[in-house]
Amino acid sequence: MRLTSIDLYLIKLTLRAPFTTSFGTYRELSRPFVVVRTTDGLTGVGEVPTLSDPAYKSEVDPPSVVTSLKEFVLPAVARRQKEIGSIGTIDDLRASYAWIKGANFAKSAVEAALWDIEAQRAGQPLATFWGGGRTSFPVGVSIGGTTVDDVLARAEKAVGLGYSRLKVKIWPGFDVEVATALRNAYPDIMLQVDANSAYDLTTWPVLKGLDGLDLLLIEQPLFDDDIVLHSEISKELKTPVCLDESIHSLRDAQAAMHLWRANGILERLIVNVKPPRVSGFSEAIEIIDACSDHGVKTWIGGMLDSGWGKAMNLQLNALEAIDLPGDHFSPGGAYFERDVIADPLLAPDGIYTLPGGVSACVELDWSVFDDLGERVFGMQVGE
Ligand code: OSB
Ligand code: MG
Repeated sequence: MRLTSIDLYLIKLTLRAPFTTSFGTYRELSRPFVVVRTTDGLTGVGEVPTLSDPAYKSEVDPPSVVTSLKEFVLPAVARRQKEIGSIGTIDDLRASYAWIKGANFAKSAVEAALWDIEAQRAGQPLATFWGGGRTSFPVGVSIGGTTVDDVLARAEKAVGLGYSRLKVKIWPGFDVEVATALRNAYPDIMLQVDANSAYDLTTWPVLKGLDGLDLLLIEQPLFDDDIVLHSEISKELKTPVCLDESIHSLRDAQAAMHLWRANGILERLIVNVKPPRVSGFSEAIEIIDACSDHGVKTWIGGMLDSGWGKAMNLQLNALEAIDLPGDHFSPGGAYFERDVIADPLLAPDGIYTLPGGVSACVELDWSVFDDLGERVFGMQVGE
């Protein structure tokens, strides 16, 4: 594959309902989109699902992502083409920027754009390209509310739409009570909680109060960069611990499996796979397969992605090795007032059915790039 240009846009997206986590409330998000064009006339797009600041974890904010792309990742890709006359395969693309430490979110959008191009060239859905056999699967809803009543109202909407899996954001002072209220309201629902690293070694024992609620998992209770201490507290919790923030790579997932196995509790480890957090779909698939080989359950997490990012993640959900429902949308449907895709991604009765088509199998609405976007960087990629 040979590229002609790479452009970077920032698109301003407004959430239909504020989303609150342990680290803050988001209303509006500025999102980098990488647009790649090839010599054979194809256009590939990758979203970076940034948040407004590095509160979830480092390098997730737009200034960091834009700097990494402009200064290092995109020039490295262009240099590769200059040196050997083409980008080569997606593995070659990854090799071109492997020397750059970190910048996973930034790298992931370049990889996504190239997957988009490869799938278009093959005339296949990404799901087929990735070897996924499922065409239909359950999806869940993530609830970021501020009070028990707010959470219950959002849950009622989601359950009313047929969703069978709920994830609720918790933090110290807003945990056992809200989870108990949800469990009482919905005795049979698949229920999980996400702390986004809000607890420490003094405050985490309150989470033992969740053990009687038959939760699917407790997500990232401790520090965003920690695996070891999570494996220690998992010994004292009956509910499985799920890692999100602290998994950046296959190596991280292997380290986690090593620790949980050493503690004799491997069945209580779950991994949230977010392709952008692990630098892209290639690494995500490696993690899913490695976890599956060891009986460790996985699911595809969201980042309040636009319809484009969600559509790509839904394609990945076709992999049979994925065990649990992924994050789909807010209870009301698409996260944003105006989204970058033409038609909403509907999941009637909480089941998403892949639509068929090519690549992400949804249509981008390019007028959103003009109306809400700004081109912040562009480069020609020479021979
Ligand atoms: O930890 O999963 C998370 C949103 C922003 C930052 C972190 C997280 C989330 C979500 C969103 O839970 C879920 C979704 O995109 O549907
Ligand atoms: Mg999470």
